Amino acid sequence: MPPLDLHVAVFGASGAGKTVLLAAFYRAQTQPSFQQEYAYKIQAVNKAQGNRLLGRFYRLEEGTFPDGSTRFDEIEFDFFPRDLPEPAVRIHWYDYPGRWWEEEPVDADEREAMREGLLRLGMSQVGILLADGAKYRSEGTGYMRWLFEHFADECDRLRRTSAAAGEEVSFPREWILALSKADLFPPEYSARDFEREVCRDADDQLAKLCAVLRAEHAFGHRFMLLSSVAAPPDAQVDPKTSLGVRTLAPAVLVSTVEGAVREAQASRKEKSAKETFFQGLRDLMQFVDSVDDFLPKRYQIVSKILRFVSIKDFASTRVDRLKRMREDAIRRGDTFKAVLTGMVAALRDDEGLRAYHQNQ
Ligand SMILES: Nc1nc2c(ncn2[C@@H]2O[C@H](COP(=O)(O)OP(=O)(O)OP(=O)(O)O)[C@@H](O)[C@H]2O)c(=O)[nH]1
Ligand SMILES: [Mg+2]
Repeated sequence: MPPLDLHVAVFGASGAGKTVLLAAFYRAQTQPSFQQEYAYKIQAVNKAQGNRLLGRFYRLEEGTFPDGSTRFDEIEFDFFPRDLPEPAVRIHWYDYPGRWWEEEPVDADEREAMREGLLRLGMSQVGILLADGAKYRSEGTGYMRWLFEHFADECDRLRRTSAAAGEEVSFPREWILALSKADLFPPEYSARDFEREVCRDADDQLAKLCAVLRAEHAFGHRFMLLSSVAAPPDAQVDPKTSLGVRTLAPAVLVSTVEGAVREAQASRKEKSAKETFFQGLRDLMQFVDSVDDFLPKRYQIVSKILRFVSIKDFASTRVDRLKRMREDAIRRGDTFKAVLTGMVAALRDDEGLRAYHQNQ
């Protein structure tokens, strides 16, 4: 069976940390110690791209950060269960110059690359809005309000200019708000603290952004802390210390399933307003064979996911039990179940609990 395709779009201004995150994401999940602990591993579909990412990481180890990005790149990663030959999940990731959100293109070629690139981002299942941790640290609430307003304006502008050109732009339905450079915050600072601050201080701006993205139910509920490396001011970079880069793929996977549940609930007229996510998921499981008929195309991977992971695993299964199920799946050669239960477990370990928080 071909792997499940997940498209992830990171939205972040120039310098927010997109390119370093990509290198750290790859490096962390190719480490033998990662495989040992999580029982899955990542491989770049294109080996040359994988080497480029590693090269970037090795330069980070020597204290050199990458230059600002100058073009649009698509990188695909396969997730394999330990000891099994087939990948279960393929993540498509995009890297591009963040100044596309801030400046006019330099020439007609760049205008075209930018138009195509931003449309591709919009087609993704999950969007990650990357708030620059260094700016938040120094500017506080004002930065977060600015970020939401600026991003809402840019999305609005993109929608209008595309419409004028006869194209309809879409935006991801599911969102994660992530704070980059979390190493600049105290060690006890968690995604839950970040969520509190955002909802307390920038709720009006958040509401406006939700309206522009037409994602009232899917934006502003998932929060992450990310640190690709530890780079304290006036001290040496420590590329071996990261936070949340190993939580990212599991968070994207679970967000995708949640998105499908929401779509399914919305398409059923008789659903009660108070129906919870898990009731929705349970319902979806009952007619999993017909799910593909009514879910939009980009959610059609969900019926496959639901065949392999039970609702209990998403809800409350303890980490030790998930790990036992994962090992059992590896022994049986069950590729999907091995990777999916491994990912759900990763959201519940200590790093996952600090780096990821969902408030509703
Ligand atoms: N403290 C800390 N600094 C970081 C981290 N990641 C990136 N930085 C800093 O942020 C700068 C920008 O990171 P990039 O990944 O190049 O930013 P980008 O979003 O790709 O920027 P563009 O390519 O211009 O869009 C780096 O040169 C580092 O100085 C991190 O995890 N922690
Ligand atoms: Mg970059």
